[in-house]
Amino acid sequence: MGDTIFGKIIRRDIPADIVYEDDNVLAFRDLNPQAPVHVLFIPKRAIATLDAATDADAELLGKLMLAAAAYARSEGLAEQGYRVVMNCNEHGGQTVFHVHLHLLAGRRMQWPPG
Ligand code: DGP
Repeated sequence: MGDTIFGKIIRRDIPADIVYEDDNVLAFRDLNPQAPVHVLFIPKRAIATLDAATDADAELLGKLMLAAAAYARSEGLAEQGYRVVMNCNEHGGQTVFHVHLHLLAGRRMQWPPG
């Protein structure tokens, strides 16, 4: 896949407000927050979309999800609750083609989403 703005963040070519990092996952605050807490969790090994993921990506995607949950717990967000979202392709609203989980917290979320 081609490089994206998130690849540049992983390489520290452009700045980001990084809140969590391990061998597989990087998390940083969204530039355009949609909630008081809006953090993006991305795998360091890029996958363009959820649709492009294969069985070989199962462990990495699981780690992404668990990293978001652990972060929410560590920030005291879990008891009140939060939302995780992964947008896929045009109708899903995906704009950056490097798989990412949005962690949204700090306000009550609406359902259904717009
Ligand atoms: P999505 O629409 O699901 O592909 O979400 C992409 C998100 O990425 C969007 O909420 C805005 C955020 N974003 C785009 N460019 C940058 C950037 O350069 N830095 C940061 N921190 N966030 C970005």
